[in-house]
Amino acid sequence: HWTAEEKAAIAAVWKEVDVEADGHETLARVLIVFPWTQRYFSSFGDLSCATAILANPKVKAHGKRVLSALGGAVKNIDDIKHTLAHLSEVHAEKLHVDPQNFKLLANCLVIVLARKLGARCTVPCHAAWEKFLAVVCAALSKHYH
Ligand code: ZNH
Repeated sequence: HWTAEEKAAIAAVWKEVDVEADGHETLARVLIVFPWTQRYFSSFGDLSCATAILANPKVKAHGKRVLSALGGAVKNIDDIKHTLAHLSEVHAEKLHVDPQNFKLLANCLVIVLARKLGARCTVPCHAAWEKFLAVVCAALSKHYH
């Protein structure tokens, strides 16, 4: 269900992604912009303000882990459901993360990418990424229903 243009846009943007820096910024934005998401990360230490969140090494490490997992979905774009099946189970059964939160993270990632790409974030590129992230969110939410 992907056009050649969509696949090309997703792969081209992914080549520019820095899983560490962009993962850190994405997760930090989620925690700062949507502060109720902090409840899942009580083991991460100080998340008391934006400065603390941005300086927190666990936030940095976890952002990298999340974007690395997303890289797996980019590489297996024709089989995202299977690729993320285990992670869906972990988030549903073990972590009890409300699947609405996946969409918040997707929104923050789009903002991080758009800022980074600037004018290269064309409408078709934006559309391909929204579609890709919607498929990722659906795959991660699969185990919940
Ligand atoms: Zn998550 C974990 C991915 C989203 C919360 N995650 C995790 C991991 C991974 C991930 C890979 C690891 C696992 C294991 O170890 O087994 N995520 C992911 C992705 C996404 C996500 C890909 C999207 C896209 N998460 C999310 C959200 C949230 C979360 C949104 C909330 C808000 N996670 C989480 C938690 C955890 C995880 C809490 C655990 C952490 C620790 O370390 O403890």
